[in-house]
Amino acid sequence: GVHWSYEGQEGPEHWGSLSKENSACSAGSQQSPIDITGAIKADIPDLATDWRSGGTMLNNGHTIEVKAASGTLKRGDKTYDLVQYHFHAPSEHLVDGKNFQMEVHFVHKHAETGALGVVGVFMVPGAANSTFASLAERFPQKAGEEIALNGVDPTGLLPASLKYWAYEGSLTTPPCSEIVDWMVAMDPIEVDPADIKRFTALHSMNARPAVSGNRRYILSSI
Ligand code: BO1
Ligand code: ZN
Repeated sequence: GVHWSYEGQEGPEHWGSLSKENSACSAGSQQSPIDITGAIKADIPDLATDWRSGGTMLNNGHTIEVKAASGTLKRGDKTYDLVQYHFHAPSEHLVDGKNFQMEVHFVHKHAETGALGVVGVFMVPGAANSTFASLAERFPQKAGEEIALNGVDPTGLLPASLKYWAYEGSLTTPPCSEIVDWMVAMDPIEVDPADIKRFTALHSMNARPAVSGNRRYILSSI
């Protein structure tokens, strides 16, 4: 893909015109992130994760991304494979117009259709989260730097309850492809503010501004 960023001439309002392959960023009608508001209670399936320790952690210049060793997400009769997880600061999704200090995205792929299922979890300052702390103390400092991760299980980044909002949207970065089943956890996790600082020292603003919901339904599991 062509070079892009979060501000200036290659910032979000220009993504759609940077390259033909990014046209969905400006022309799409089901873009992400959105402000989550006015959700409709619906009988949507429970989520069940089966994730494993390990993988590699990369500073890709836009975020810190962990390429997952393995893992699955089950949503009703659909099974997705965990591919990677990464972080945004501040959060990309809003809830009733309000953002959070960070958001983690667990990116899964549906093997048969190629659709992505991304689970978003908000992160707020509070008690330390030992999983985030063990990532933060080893964040690769330079773009392009990648390290092996041993013994870090992303399950430690999930809230106790996986009640969630669901809607159909897109990648929040170029090429903004509209292929994502979004599942955003209602409950945030608490992390040490010092660990948030370790992230924002590297990526201080890597959130796409929220876009219009365009009359999309947002479903809520409770
Ligand atoms: S996000 O969760 O909406 N911020 C997001 C943004 C970009 C990607 C994934 C999630 N990129 C995609 C690539 C695919 C790749 C997939 C999994 O990530 O476009 O080529 O397979 O790494
Ligand atoms: Zn993301």
